[in-house]
Amino acid sequence: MKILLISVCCFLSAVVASAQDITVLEPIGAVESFQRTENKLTFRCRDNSHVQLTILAPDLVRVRAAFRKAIPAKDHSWAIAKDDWTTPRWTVNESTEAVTVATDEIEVIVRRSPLLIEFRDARTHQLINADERPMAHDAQGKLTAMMFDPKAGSFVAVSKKLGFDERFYGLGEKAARLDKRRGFFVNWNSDTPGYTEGKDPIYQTIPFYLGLQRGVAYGIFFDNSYRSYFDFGRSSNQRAWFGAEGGEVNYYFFYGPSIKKILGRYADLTGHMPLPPLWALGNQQSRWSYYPDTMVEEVVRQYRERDLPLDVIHLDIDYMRGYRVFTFDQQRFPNPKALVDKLGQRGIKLVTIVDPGVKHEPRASGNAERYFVFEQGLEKNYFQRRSNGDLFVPRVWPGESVFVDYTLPEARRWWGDLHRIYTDNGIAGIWTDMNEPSDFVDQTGKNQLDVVSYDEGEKTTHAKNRNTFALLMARATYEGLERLRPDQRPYVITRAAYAGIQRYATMWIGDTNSTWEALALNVPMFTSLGLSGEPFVGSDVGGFIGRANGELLVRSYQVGFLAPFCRNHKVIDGYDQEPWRFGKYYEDIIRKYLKLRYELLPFLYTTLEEAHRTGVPLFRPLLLNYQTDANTYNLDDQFMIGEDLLVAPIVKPDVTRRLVYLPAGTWYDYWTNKKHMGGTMISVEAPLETVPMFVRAGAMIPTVPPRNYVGEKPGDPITVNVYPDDKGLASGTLYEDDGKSPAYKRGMFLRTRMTARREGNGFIVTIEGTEGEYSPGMRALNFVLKGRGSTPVRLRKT
Ligand code: MIG
Repeated sequence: MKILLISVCCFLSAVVASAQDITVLEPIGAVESFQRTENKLTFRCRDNSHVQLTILAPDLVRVRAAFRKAIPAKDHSWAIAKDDWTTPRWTVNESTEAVTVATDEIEVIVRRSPLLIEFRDARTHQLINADERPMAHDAQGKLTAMMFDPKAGSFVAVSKKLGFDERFYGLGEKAARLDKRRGFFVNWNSDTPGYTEGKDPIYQTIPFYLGLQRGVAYGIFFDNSYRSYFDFGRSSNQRAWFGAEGGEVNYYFFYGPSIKKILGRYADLTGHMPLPPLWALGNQQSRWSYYPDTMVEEVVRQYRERDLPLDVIHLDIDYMRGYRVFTFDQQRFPNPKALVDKLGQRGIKLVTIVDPGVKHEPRASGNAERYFVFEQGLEKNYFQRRSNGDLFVPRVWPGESVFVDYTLPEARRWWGDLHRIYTDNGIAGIWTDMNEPSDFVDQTGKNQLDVVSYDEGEKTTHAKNRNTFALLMARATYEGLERLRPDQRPYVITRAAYAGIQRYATMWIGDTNSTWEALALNVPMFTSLGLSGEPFVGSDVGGFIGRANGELLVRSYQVGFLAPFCRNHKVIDGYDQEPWRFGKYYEDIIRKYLKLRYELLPFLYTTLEEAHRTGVPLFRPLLLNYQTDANTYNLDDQFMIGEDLLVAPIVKPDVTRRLVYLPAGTWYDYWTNKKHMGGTMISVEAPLETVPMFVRAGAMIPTVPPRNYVGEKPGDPITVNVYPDDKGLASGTLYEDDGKSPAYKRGMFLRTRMTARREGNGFIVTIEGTEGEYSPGMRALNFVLKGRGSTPVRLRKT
């Protein structure tokens, strides 16, 4: 037994030793002096390093450190959306040991020697987060050999004390469970088809995480786009550290204590998700690839004939002429405009894929057909080049290709304007793929290390720009669509990303497998993305790679039908997976869920608008709503939509019953309206046609009659389902706007607040008030009381 233990220990230490050991780094020097300006406190250290605190809001402080030099004047980030903060009240106090900065909410204590930073609650002085060791850098190149790109710069790291009970959430798109404690993660955007749990990195980089301890939350956004590392207590039970292969120590500290408040601040800092068009919440269908145009029409015909709701069809890469972006294959799609019009009559929108790879096609190469995108980009010098001046020529779908340097403002504008080819044909949205950027020559990025980007005149290399490439491509696309169709909300979908992506694009989690294991990752991944500032998420329903079956497809829809992005998609050589492919039995169940999605549209849209406005996502882990209930901290096989709807999907084969955790309060079984007391686990039947769903008592949920596409029945009544709590009270909100234009940003929306209360034998419903200037036209509001047979309902308008 003893021998076995020892060998296990050896194995563990071997694992740890192979990771970056930040204890070998050189700590920043002790504080020598400091200086206060309007919203900054700048420390000078004995080794001539500098540390700067910027007080942005009572609950938001930025920390920058420059090793052995002054804080650089140049201060730019592609992620940041807001830099005009109104400086809050703050004070400085010094003692021989420390300098303390305090806002109304946070206290930042900077211990002088060694220099250690500590964050406390300004009112209770309770410790929230503290440095485990001073911030450090690799002065002697001790980690250079460990670095992916030894030329990237010098390793920087920040190390925090790991709390015994501390949980970690967020960090964007990781193929991992909800609580990231004891995890070690790398950020380096990578094309990873068929990834399974534990694969890391995958497509996106969102270097933002939440820590939660004793119910109190903080957030850290490490705004550094170099290859970065997050260790939440994997290499030591003493520390949680983060670091990067270059760039600055530059992080933002958010104090809650509520996670919702942190997400709101994070959205203020990195941008609020704009509302996509309402039809983006509609059901979507894709495969690699539908062509020619008659096949697209056939898919739509099937959907309509089978009475299955559908709003969007996606065209994958084969719509193009030899994978040349901004072209249509003349045989397959001779008249895209006519196709769009035809589909439009059936309520269907068309979305096309656009990859970053532009076919490398010089005019001199004797090509019969000229490719204007390559020619224009070359002439304007918008393509990426290596440090020796050569064009960078990766291989992607068109063969030898080039990538645009999206850090150039003129190149972004040009790329955005090229989308006229799509908008002129009535294409409704753009799906940006392969933007890690993927390169068949070498997927790790090694082939791209000497690619130089303009980067605001800094001429930086791939080490800094890889992780922001997709963000800037999405930005170019979004801004292009905004210019081309100013009266319509852009709809962009992306695979890769950096923090701030929510300003420009929605996302899907890439090339999943058609397996139960991959389905089980949906909930932790969607909820983690929601905790990372990306509310509009989804995955290929049924899974992308391999062969699904009826049961897997149904269970997959029972998660996906409530995800903001609900799209069934399939790899080129995979077995077809449209809802009807496995027979009527499964198709009928799928129809039931798609119809339910459309019934819930007013509820989903109201909740999506909340995500836009407050940064609090639609698709939530339970801990977001029940932050002080430790039963939720590790719960990642259930989710909630907004505050009111709790769903416990089945993500295993042959399972028809499961345990469901209901937080404190009363819950209505969505299907039977039977009431349950919460604060406990219950065992629930879940035959294939039923996903366990519960509604929080006290909720009012707006619905519409089923429809087969979003705009099908504009004048339909809205039915508000009322689920009174034990006191006979309920309340809810309905958000409406035109669903298409950006006018909502100027107050053209209508937010209706409703309450219901029991009075005698009946219920009184009150419209408490409305906000906004949008007029939804004539539409009736009905109220239906749930949980009791035929109690009369009275509507009172005030
Ligand atoms: O190398 O465009 O994730 O959705 O069908 C594969 C073809 C490229 C990857 C995307 C997938 C898409 C596929 N693409």
